[in-house]
Amino acid sequence: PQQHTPDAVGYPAEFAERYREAGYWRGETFGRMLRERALDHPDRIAIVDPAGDPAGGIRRWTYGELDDRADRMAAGFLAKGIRKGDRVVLQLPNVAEFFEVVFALFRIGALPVFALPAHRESEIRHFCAFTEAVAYVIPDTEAGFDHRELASKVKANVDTLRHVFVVGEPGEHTALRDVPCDPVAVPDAPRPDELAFLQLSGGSTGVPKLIPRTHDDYIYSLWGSNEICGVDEHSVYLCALPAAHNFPLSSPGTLGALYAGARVVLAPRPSPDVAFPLIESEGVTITGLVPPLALVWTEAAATTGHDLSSLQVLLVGGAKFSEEAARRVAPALGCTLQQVFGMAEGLVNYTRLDDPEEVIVTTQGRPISPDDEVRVVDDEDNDLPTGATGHLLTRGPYTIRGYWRAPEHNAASFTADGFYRTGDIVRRTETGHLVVEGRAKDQINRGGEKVAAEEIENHILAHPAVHDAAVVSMPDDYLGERTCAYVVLRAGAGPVKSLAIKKFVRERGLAAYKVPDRVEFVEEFPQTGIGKVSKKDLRAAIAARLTAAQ
Ligand code: J2J
Repeated sequence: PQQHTPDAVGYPAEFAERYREAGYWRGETFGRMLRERALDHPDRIAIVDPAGDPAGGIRRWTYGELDDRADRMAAGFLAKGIRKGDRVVLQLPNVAEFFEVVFALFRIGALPVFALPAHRESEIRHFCAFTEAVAYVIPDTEAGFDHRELASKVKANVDTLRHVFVVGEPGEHTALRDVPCDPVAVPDAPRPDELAFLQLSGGSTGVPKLIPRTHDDYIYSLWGSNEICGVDEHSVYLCALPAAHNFPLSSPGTLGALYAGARVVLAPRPSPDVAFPLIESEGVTITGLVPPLALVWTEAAATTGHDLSSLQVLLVGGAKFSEEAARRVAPALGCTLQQVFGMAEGLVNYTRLDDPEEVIVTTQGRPISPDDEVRVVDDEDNDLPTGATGHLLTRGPYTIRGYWRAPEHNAASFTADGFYRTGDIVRRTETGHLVVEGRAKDQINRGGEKVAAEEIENHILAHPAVHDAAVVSMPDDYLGERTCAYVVLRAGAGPVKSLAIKKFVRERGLAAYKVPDRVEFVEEFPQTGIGKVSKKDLRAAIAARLTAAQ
């Protein structure tokens, strides 16, 4: 039976039973799934990593090789004392080792915590400390940044952290390549209803919350996505976005492709100069992008010399894709556009491949599952009629019932009967498709990268000259939104420059995309009727200012 644990809220027994009976939860685990594929078609290519070979060559791992590597890595992790339930913070770029490590952890039941390559000391320290991680897996350097130094600092501060495993040159840490050893029988392998990993929430709070996903529920979202996106064993999925993010991981993503027995091609970067040659040489059939990248690809396709004709489906999601941009995708890239509106907490919506063009370009799709319950409600949780705009609440066979170790947040983020409050403002059409109209959560969506206002405000507030800070979104042609920090200085504080605030935030060690794009100094903040900062007024003020400056 589904377990509630002190760390995670499970699915209530009657729901778990229903999801199993309906055939959504197949009783599979990731570890066994990979084994089955490897037994079925050991010589088929699973992973193509064009940049991962130290000698500069393309690496191609078959299903047999990936399975074998996962076994050996699992044995190595066990030998290092890593056990079922232990947390391991994983921060790898798009390299083949990502999958070797993830499947090794899945096999022993240790939980990967999916950090993004852009995260820095502030975030990593929090993930390691909050999850009491025993290990942290990193590249040596990535995009000019030395992750080993960061790891040394974090290790010195987090008692539980015993291992740092490095892909590449280890420095004072352990080389990942030295970990694997002869396979052993895994004691107490995870059950399908147990946790597989912790995913990060986009977040609207001071620190990102962690999302506990089970084998059963996540695997359902994979094969459910495969059916909707047309992924089968002949597909070739290009992972262009950071592999750890929920979208390229599961919608249908790399894990969906592996579930289907398809091929995964890893792009080190998502830009056309890297991705287009890979599409041509590897015969890529499907990939996923955030809206700003979809715009760049659409433009680059007009003049490219590369043959993109293998591409059948381009998924676009993570942030609102404008209708105007959506209309240009199919003609420019010669493929079907599929909009995807998903969230790491669960619910994923897709436009269907055979939806009319009008639906594909004007909606963000409809849920994967017939058992995804979607409610659109007003501020008092009253259901609204079809066509009305309101808060999106959802419950279903792959949507969490609570964040990991967060009982207070859970009381606010979920209704008493287990609906997740997405914080998205949507409208539902007659056909059941959702249109994203806005956001109630205190978050900026910077071209798909989520910035929690409170997290950045806390960093700014640490500046000695700052009295108060409020971070809001401002419109941007390319990213959709950027961040603007409104700052009130302390009385008597000398003049402070915008740049000094940005530099201060950057030096506190956080992902570059979270550094405010603009800083505005004001004497005081506009207030709402009940004396809270009116972010609505601040957003309007900066938007008006940008328009006036044009
Ligand atoms: C508007 N807003 C969107 C869209 C996500 C697939 C695709 C995306 C994510 C993701 C994901 C949007 N239009 N098409 O996990 O599996 C905003 C919403 C949502 C939040 C979730 C997947 N697609 N969004 O983006 O957990 O505000 O997941 O609640 O990062 O992104 O963010 P995240």
